[in-house]
Amino acid sequence: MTITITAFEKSPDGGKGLARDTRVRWALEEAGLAYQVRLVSFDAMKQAAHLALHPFGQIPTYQEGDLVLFETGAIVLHIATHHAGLLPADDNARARAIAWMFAALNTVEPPELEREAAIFLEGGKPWRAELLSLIEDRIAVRLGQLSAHLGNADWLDGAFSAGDLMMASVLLRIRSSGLLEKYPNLAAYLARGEARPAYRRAFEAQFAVNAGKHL
Ligand code: GTB
Repeated sequence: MTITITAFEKSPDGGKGLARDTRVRWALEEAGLAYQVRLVSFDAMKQAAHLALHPFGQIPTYQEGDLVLFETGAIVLHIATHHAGLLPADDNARARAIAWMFAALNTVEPPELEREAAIFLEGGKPWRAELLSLIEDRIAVRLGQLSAHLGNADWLDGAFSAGDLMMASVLLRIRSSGLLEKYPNLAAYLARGEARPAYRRAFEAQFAVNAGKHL
C-alpha cells in the first residue's frame, strides 16, 4: 500500500531538518518503507482539503490506504508497531521504548517549544530576557536528568528504538541554542542518531526540497 506523507512546500528552516516531517521520514527509512511526499503551502494547510486530514491544519500527515493519521507520535508509533526495526520484541522493553517516545514529546519537547515561542513571539518585550532564562533553566533540568539516565550507554534503553528516534529528533531542535554543549554524552547520542544511514536518507530527502528556501 502506498504511503504518502505531507511536508512543508518551503520549510522555514531552509532544510535544516527541524520540521516534523523529518522524524516521520526517519522512521519510514528505518523500517525500509518507500513513501511519497505531498508538499503543502502554509495557505493550503488551512484549507478544507488538508483540514480533512489534519484537524489542526499542520504537517506532517500520513496516509496509507484508508488510514489517515496526524501527530508525529502516533505516526511513528504506527510505523514502529507494524514494521520491524523500531521496537523491541520483548513486551516490557517495547513498553519502555514507547515510554521514551512519550518522554521526548511530553517532557523534553514542551519547554523547547516555550523557548521558541519566547524568542519568536516575545520580541521587544521587557520581560523577554528573564522569561528566556527561566525557560532555559527548565530545559537544563531535563537535559541534566536525561544525561544522567543515558550515562555511557549508546541508546536510552538497550538497542536503538523509536524512543531514541523521537528523543534525538527533539534534541536536534535545540542544538543551535548551545544548551546541549554542557552534556557531552547527549551531544554524542545525537551524533550517533544523525550518523544512522536511515537518518541521513531522511535528512537528504527533506534537504532536497528545502535547501536555501528560507522564509
Ligand atoms: N504535535 C504535532 C506533531 O507532532 O505532529 C505538531 C505538528 C506541528 O507543529 N507542525 C508544524 C506546522 O505544521 C510543522 S513542524 N506548522 C504550521 C502551522 O501550525 O500552521 C514545526 C516546525 C516548523 C518550523 C521549524 N523550523 O523552521 O525550524 C521547526 C519546526
